[in-house]
Amino acid sequence: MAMLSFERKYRVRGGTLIGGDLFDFWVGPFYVGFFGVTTAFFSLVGTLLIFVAAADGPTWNPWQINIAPPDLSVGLGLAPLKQGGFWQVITVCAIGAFVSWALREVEICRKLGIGYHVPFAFSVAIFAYVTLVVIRPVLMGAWGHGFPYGIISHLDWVSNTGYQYLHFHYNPAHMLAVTFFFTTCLALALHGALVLSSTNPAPGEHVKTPEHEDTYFRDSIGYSVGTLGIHRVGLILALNAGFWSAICIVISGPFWTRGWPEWWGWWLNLPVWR
Ligand code: UQ2
Repeated sequence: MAMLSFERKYRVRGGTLIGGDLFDFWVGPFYVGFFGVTTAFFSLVGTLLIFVAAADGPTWNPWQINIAPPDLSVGLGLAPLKQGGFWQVITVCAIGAFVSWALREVEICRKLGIGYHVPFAFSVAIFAYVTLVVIRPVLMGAWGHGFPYGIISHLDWVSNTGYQYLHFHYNPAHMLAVTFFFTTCLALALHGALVLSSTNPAPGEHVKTPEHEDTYFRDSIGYSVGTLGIHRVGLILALNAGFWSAICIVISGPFWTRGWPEWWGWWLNLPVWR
């Protein structure tokens, strides 16, 4: 494949954040680096611990396996392995693996001389996860406020946590997050459809240019954001979706403990209505 000659040209030493030349090599197509080693370590240990913790549970049904955080009474202390300790160590491994992966992305960006947009974007996803399992539990004083690791059990947690605030759709940050998720879908649908419409023509027809893409949107809505612009819009929309998701859950509990519908009392109580 043509990319291979390009990759050989850019498979250069340097750009590492730590360890100098020590892990500055590739295994097959994969860049290793210090953070490749730590990613592998945390992923392997974390995944192994998920199996060990699951073996202690009542089921191997993948839907029903549940690895729960410690009881609320443990507070912010360390729990015995089988009473939430597995969840705690698995959480450390997960964060170790996610952050290692982000830093490995940074090293690859530095080698290539490209911007840090990808690791930055991934960091927002990490921030959302860390908000759920570290920041909010710490603010609320117990690891037991983290979500359980399990397919069904984490869905139950989301539902129960939502109903604890009566109606989560009245959470203003949740409204923003949902709106950003939907708008991200709209933007990607528009962009994906537009790119395919002009670059994947019927047999015998020519691939069209970006000018065709601009013209489609100028003709239909009077404005084209441009081929670079649509990717800026897409990135900002997607990052905001993850960011406001983190905000909407971190304010639930630490900032607002009643039902979210009640929060809108500030609007009903504006002196202007009196
Ligand atoms: C565009 C353009 C692209 C695109 C898209 C548009 C040629 C290939 C999708 C149109 C996008 C607009 C008008 C902005 C949409 C904004 C939101 C918030 C959904 O103009 O340039 O490049 O893919």
